[in-house]
Amino acid sequence: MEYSALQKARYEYQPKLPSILRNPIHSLVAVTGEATSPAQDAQEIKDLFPSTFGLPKVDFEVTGDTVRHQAINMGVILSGGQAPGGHNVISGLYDALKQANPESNLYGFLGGPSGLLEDRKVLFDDAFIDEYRNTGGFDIIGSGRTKLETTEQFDTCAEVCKKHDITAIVIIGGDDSNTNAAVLGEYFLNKGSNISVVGCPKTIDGDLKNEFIEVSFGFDTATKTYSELIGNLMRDANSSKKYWHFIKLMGRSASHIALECALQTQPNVCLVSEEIEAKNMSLQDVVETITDAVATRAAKGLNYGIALIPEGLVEFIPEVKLLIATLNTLLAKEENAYSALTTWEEQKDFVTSRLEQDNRKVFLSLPTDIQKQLLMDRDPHGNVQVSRIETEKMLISMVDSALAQKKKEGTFSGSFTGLNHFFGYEGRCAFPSNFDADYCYSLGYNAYLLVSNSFSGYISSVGNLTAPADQWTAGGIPITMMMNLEERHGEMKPVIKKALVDLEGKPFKYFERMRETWKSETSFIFPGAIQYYGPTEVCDAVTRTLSLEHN
Ligand code: FBP
Repeated sequence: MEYSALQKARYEYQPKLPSILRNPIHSLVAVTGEATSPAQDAQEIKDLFPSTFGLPKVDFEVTGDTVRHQAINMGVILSGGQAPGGHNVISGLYDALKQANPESNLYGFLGGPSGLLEDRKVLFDDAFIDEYRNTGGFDIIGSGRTKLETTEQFDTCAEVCKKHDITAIVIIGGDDSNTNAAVLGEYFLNKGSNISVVGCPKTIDGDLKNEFIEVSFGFDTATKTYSELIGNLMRDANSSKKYWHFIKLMGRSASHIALECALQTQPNVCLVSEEIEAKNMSLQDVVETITDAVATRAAKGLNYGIALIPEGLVEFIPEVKLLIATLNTLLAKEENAYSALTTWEEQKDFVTSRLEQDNRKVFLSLPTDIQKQLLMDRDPHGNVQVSRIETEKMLISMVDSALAQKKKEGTFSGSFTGLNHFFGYEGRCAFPSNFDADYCYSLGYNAYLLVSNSFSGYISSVGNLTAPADQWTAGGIPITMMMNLEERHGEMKPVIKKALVDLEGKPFKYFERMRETWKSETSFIFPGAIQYYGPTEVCDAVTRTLSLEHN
């Protein structure tokens, strides 16, 4: 096996732990606080989680006694999309477990939650773990999107754990996976089983955060990677002065990634889906926002610029959201008749003749490629796969048409050439930044301490993240405390609330204050590549979002 020089160097990197976790593991005891309760729907959550409702928060402190750790078998699962730092959660978990008792075993279930259901796993040892320390990706054991949510699945999990005498499972995932970790933990407790389940907050999207979780891991590295690329395009635009770059950024629904990249790079336009929904903007309004920026700059002789577009945009434009929902229902209901059609003209007529006037108008306003994308590519649930809609291309084409019209009217005399980009997968498996390497290792180390103390239904929580790592806090938060009830497929379900961009929050407010200047001036910032070695202000800086939210 050949390694890059950076990979070799990263193998040697020792992630930083919070001071409390730097004490010998045999001197750490858990201390619990007051009983907790969710802010909303407390009675309903209590009824659904009789065994794990009201659990206390957990912290650790040092005792003068020696704390013995029994040998245990533990399993770990990676769930959902990749996020930089997943390997470090596992190495932190492994190191804590082996320091506590070298006879303990850590199993990695392969390919996500389905690995547990199908009993496919590996047993980690030092050599195995050492290959993956401080590296990006989830390839150590793979990931998957199977949801652990049915009683049959929970029974299978219990059987697999019993077979291998596994008494603890750590699930590394996003809001849904951590919700399911809580449901599984509750299920085991109700069955009188001794299996503890603890979650770790993962997702580049940054939408798993609240009062108790400052940020999900991966957001830091992914946004720094995208910002480097955006900065490079800014330099190019600044050099050639002839292109507008439209850059779609991953992040599924929430616009945290787009907003953070805007704060890091200061583009001319950044759309924030949550704002567009709140202001009930139409697609034409969105196009007009960008067209206005292009025209404003063109009037100053600046025929170039950068526009950031969040991945989930179309679902937040109320009229497009309605159109998508209508198309989902229509195509599900008339699936056979629709699939018998062979030409695009037939398909288009079929759909437009069945849409009501408003929906038809929106549909017909879209470029043909986008109309086709809305009618193809449905997921197994019959929904259009929104992330595959090429919003960035759609907006270029619509802005182009709007400017052509303005030209005819004599109100635009500049030039416009749009180039489209989509940054998503480029950032999900980057070498974790020092922040993510340290944070993830701490989350894993801390998760071991939670399960070894038999806490179940908790999420591993490391806080005070804007301070240097030695001042970080470490402990556990009961997952039920972060839940509320939401409608899913027509039923009210307990879930961890997804955090969308808060339009009253400091990151958005700062952006709102600055965007007029960023639009007309050229105020680009070039963040450059993530640095792993060098001065702390260069290598350990936190995201702008985290620093604005917490300082
Ligand atoms: P998670 O929510 O599972 O962390 O996934 C994040 C994400 O990268 C989204 O930003 C993106 O929309 C989606 O995964 C892409 O999914 P896939 O990996 O299945 O293409």
